[in-house]
Amino acid sequence: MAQTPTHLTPETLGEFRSAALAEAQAAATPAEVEALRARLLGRKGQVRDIFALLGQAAPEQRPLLGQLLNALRQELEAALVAKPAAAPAAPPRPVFDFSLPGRLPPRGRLHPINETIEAVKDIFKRLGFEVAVGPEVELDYYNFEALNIPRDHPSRDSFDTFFLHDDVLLRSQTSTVQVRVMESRKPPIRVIAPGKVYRPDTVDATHGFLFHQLEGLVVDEGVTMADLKYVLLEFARGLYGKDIRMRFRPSFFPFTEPSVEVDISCFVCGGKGCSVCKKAGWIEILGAGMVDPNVFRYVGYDAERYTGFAFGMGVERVTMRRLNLNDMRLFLENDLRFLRQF
Ligand code: 2NM
Repeated sequence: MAQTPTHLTPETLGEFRSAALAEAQAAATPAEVEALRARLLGRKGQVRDIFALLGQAAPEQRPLLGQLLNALRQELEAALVAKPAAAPAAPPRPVFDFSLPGRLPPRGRLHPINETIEAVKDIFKRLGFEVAVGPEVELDYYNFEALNIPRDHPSRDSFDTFFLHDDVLLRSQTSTVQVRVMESRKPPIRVIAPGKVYRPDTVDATHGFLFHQLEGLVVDEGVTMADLKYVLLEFARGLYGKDIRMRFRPSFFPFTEPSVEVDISCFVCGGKGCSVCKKAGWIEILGAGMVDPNVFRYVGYDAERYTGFAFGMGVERVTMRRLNLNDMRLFLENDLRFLRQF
């Protein structure tokens, strides 16, 4: 412990200074630092006692000694305050805590649109169909020409579409895939083609510039409209329930002749009329028809030997009905609050 000098000279003060600073150096814990500060700098501390000796010093030495003492007090204050509180020793940690519960990986799920596509695929697979896919960036030839929609024909207008080059475009229907399938092999053919299509529609609750279609095609010798009716009834019963009835209304598509629009009896009210079927008792679910012989000529099939039927549905429409939604824009917004509801 630093000794308080008995008389005050620069030398005795220097000795005290060295001893006190050494003590401050050595103090290891916050408690030791605090005790040392009280002893050296406190109200009854040693530095005060030394200040009291100033009165006994020779008068001509007092200004110098006073300066030295003030400097020493500041030095000690700094040394004792600056002393960092030693961090408490960290308890030893196990490398891995085997008692912790496992972390569950976040689990994804299918988008409602893809859920619908999977459900429809399942039904058609049971009926002996295979699934085909094709490019979304397509040639004019597959999107229009081979589907019996010649250049400058007015029926192009409703899907005169996103052109990338003169003859390259974003497909406006998945019939392109059926043409590619027919081109690449001979009948018998039973395929469905689900996928994205693009149309220059003004976006609203029931129209989008991008939506999903699911189309099907059957080609063989002796395929008739009775086959079309049987397959579509099986499909509709698989998706909407065993008890639904079906009706066909004449329609037009460039690639089928005759063409029909297909309604089912309302799966909510059974046909009596309700808010879902808008009091009609019937709900339109798809378009279909017998493949136009011109389409067969484009893909090199003998139109005298083969006949076939084709159909197509909008996946958004089927999904909105399934989940009771009224705005298809929700499907593309990627809002997880919407998607997690289902
Ligand atoms: C529909 C309605 C009717 C269709 C036609 C063809 C093809 F390639 F065979 F000509 N594929 N899909 C078709 C027929 C699509 O969608 C409403």
